[in-house]
Amino acid sequence: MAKKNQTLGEFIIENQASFKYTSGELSRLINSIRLAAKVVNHEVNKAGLVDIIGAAGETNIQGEDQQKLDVYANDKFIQTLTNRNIVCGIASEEEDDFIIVNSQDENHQNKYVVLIDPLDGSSNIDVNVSVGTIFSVYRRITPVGTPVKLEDFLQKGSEQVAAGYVVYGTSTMLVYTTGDGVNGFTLNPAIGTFYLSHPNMQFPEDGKIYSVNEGNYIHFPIGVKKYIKYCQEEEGDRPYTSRYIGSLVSDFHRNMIKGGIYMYPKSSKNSNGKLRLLYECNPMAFLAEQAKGKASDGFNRIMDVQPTELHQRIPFFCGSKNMVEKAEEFMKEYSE
Ligand code: P6P
Repeated sequence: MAKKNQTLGEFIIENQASFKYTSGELSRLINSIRLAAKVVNHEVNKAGLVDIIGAAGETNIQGEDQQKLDVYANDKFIQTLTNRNIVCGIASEEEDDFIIVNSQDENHQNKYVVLIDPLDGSSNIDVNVSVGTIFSVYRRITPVGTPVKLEDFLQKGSEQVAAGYVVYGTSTMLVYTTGDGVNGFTLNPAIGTFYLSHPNMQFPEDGKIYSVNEGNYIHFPIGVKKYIKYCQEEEGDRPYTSRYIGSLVSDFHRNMIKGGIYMYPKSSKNSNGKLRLLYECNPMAFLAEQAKGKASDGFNRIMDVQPTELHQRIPFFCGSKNMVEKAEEFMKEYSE
């Protein structure tokens, strides 16, 4: 049972036995993500010092090349996962193809693959708005002892063994699940330790916040337009409040605590929406369902979708169960 103020390290050890697969590898994997999160957090927090440390793509006063933060985050997560010799493959939004990890795992004995969006919402960095890292973990399905293959990454979201995010906000939090509920850990930057601050996080069944980029309104399907107008009507506990940060992790995190729905629908501009199935929607869907919420493409459960490409996009409706189901009703009623 999660105890408030427990450290992430203590929590991992205490819950390791309850995880049906673990031989300690998954614990080591979560620990490596913990380390990378602290390293990236340090750099993200410096981003405001551009005049001192130099903007991305330039050299700073030490003559060092200043990496774009999403490239930096990508390198750090890949380096940490590789050096800890835990995974056999990595896929990332920042990498065209998946990475076969054989530097330490030359015999391909490791069992897990990780998919990451290393710095989601990175365009917000320049305006000091919170951003996040999203990760998704599967057991490989091709034979141990052989190089990892694309099919190890193209698994349904329902096959995930772990998923989570780091939100670099007013405080830095690591929120994750291994299939036994969702727990949130807040970083104490003074000592570099994550503490259990949000045990057993759950979406309220209902909410009053809807998150969508209404600038795309005229391009949305009719069902989405009708749902947005439903949210704005004066009736019962409506109108709702519109809150859209432009950072999936932050909008999801707020909605999980307060109740709400996040939508990135398809549109006449983006026929499959904008978000990526494998390293954005599936991990957030796993978290949502573990937190008693729901995640769909407007019609079907996200985690039932069979992926066909590493970077494929999918429309995304995620959050409080009753709100997602209401949006699905409009989508069904007005499906073209
Ligand atoms: P738009 C960030 O680029 C992101 O992937 C999500 O974090 C965010 O919710 C969405 O895209 C914002 O996209 O088109 O509304 O600016």
